[in-house]
Amino acid sequence: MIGWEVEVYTATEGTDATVELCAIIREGELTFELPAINIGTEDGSAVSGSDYSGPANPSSFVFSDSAPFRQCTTVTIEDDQVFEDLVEDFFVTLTETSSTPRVTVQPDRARVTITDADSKYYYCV
Ligand SMILES: [Ca+2]
Ligand SMILES: [Ca+2]
Repeated sequence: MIGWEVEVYTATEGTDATVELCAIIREGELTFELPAINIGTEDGSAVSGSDYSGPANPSSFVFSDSAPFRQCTTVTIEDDQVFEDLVEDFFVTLTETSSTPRVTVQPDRARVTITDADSKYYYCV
């Protein structure tokens, strides 16, 4: 079984802000190379392009008996300079590319929350 190490990640807006998400082999041992697992993003209240930049980098993981059992990717959080009252969120997904899956991917969806860093009064000067 392969999945995200944790299911909720937190990030704060800021210059060069990123969030690192890691997937691990949760149980068992791999004795073969798996097809690539694609990493995707899905908007929640946060929108790709304005609140974060998808896709993740790297955009896939390849697990094998010789590759690290824990692999990480990063998503960039946009410093949007916009006051947002709520904590925003989006999701990062793992999808096995093979048509005949050889491994269970669970959890395959991690939630990233973004804490706003802009003041309500920023534009009132
Ligand atoms: Ca934002
Ligand atoms: Ca903001």
